[in-house]
Amino acid sequence: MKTDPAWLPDQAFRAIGTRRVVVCGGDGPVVRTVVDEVTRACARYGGRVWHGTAGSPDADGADLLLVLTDLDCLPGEAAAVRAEIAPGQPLGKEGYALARPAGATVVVADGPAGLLYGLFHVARLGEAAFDGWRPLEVHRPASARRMLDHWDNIDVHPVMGQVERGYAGGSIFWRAGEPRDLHRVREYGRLLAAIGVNAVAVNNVNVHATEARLLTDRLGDVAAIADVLRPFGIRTHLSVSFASPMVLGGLPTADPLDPRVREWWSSAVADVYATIPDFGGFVVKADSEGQPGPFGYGRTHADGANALAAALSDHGGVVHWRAFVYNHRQDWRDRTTDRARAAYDHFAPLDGQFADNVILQVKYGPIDFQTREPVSPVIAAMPSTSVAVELQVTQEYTGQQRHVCYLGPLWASILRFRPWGPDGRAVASVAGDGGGLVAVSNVGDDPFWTGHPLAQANLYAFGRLAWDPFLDPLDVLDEWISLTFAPCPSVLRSALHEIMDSSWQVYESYTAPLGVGFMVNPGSHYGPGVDGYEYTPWGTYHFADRDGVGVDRTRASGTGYTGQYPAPWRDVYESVASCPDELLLFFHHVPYSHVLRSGLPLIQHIYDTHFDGVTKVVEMRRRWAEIADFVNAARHARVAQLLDEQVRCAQEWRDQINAYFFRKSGIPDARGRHIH
Ligand code: BDP
Repeated sequence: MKTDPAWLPDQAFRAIGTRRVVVCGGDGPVVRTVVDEVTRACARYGGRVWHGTAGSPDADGADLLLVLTDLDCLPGEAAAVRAEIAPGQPLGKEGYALARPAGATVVVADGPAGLLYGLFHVARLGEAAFDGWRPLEVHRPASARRMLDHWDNIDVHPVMGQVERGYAGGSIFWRAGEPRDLHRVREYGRLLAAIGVNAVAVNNVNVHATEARLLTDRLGDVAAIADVLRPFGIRTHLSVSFASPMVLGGLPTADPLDPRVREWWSSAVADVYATIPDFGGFVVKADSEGQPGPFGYGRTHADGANALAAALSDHGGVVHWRAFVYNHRQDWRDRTTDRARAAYDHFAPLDGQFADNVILQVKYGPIDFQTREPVSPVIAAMPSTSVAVELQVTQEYTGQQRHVCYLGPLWASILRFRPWGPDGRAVASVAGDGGGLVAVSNVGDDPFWTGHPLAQANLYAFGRLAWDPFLDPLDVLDEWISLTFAPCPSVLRSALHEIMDSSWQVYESYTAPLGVGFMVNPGSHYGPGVDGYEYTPWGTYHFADRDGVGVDRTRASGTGYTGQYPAPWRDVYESVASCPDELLLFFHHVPYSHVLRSGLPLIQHIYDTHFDGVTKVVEMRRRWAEIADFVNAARHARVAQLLDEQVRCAQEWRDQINAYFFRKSGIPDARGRHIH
């Protein structure tokens, strides 16, 4: 029997929809969403809803109370819950308290968004939300900004397609040069609200000519999207070109200190806010990979960011200024230049110079969303700047939504990393107090939303970890499994955990070894390309030769990158003896005979992990085949087909990486396996 019928998100509301629900929540678009959600669920499953703004005898006997505390109606049990919350500790705009003191489950919030998130919490709990007594729990997001950036083009770009690095079909926002049917955008907004995302940028950071116009004559298209996302507590943002004053305004310069340029930005921004009063702000990629920026005018990135920030500040908008700035035309023969150093070298000296409404958006690693990188030293270098950490939900370098690669454990390891050592703050706290968490979205117009149906778990995990970075990523995965495959028999749950729990480590095991990164096909970034970038100007090298492999980033003999970290990491990474093995080749050039902590020589580690990785992917495919009876047929078929591709691609990686290092080193596999 198939226990996974055509699943509808509404199913998560089954438990709520059979009950008597009271929403005492005032009015406004977000509250209306709450009321609509419960009304729909009740209409479908047989419950009843009362919605009002004042106390009412109708509240008596309710099973679920969703209550805004600034109203004078706090029906019975809700008042008791409110009284229990520590005095002087407001729940905040998005926080909520949840309890079940007696017969009713109560959500109390200070603002409409809190009510919405509380409702989705109840939906996640399902029947358990209505079971017996439940102590008071207070939930507040760790970061006020939990944002998804879409690298979507309105038109189909000749090289990058419609969604740059998108693996889930066309854009969710745009089709054939126009905004697409907004019904799907509405469903997307709902999905994002359910995982706590509250900000979205709707176009690519590489801003092409058509997309640049979203700021001016195509602003109406952005407003239409903002209208649809607003009721889900989501603010809309735009990626803009630094050269907009020239490209759109016809000025001869985009110099951020030129009064005409500043005036142009102010007036463009005023128009934006006249059209979209709650507009979030801009995302800017400047002086990076061909995008224009302040360097062209001899100005700093603080000058550049502050010019845009000045235009936005009166309206409550922010500038997400990306720290991904490096020279992509460097000379690969010059070993003293190191792309890993670039962001810190550019930005650390500017700490304290950015306006309050500038958020410096920093990729989690110093290079570029690799499977394994150390945490970017910029995160610890900017105490007087709001820093947002940027993750990549779209799996550009982690299997492109063709491979199963659950990224929750990678992100948890980044967010929990303590740049100042065990007694210092974690990355999550720097982001939480600053600009929050941002990720490149993996959603497109694919029927399964994310291309690979199991890649939905990454989107889910991003939202949940942005809300609470200390959640266990495997618990988050379990939540996703429960909600997605409901009702989920244990045989299905355990198979999914076997397939997904360690899938990031499995992916790592058959791709570039021990933090060395890249070794991918240039351009597409999919599949092995052992020397793909080795002799190019992009700055991503592994330096493999007949004696060894890895990049010497030490202060003693290398690029000096280790010196960008505070203690203790600057010393931990500096020495081969203390550098964690999983990052060894990121920081050091070592001989193939170097013995790892496992006791294996590096070359043998490379051979073994690549053979094991393929074995594990074959096992994943076998497990998936076994659970065919428990999964909707279309979904099962899509994953099965993708697992065939994953097996093929993993074998290709194994064969190329092993053959490459065998030929470089001349050292045979100690276990005598055939290396192609
Ligand atoms: C790289 C992508 C490229 C993006 C760039 C970025 O390959 O498509 O434009 O990141 O983050 O990883 O701006």
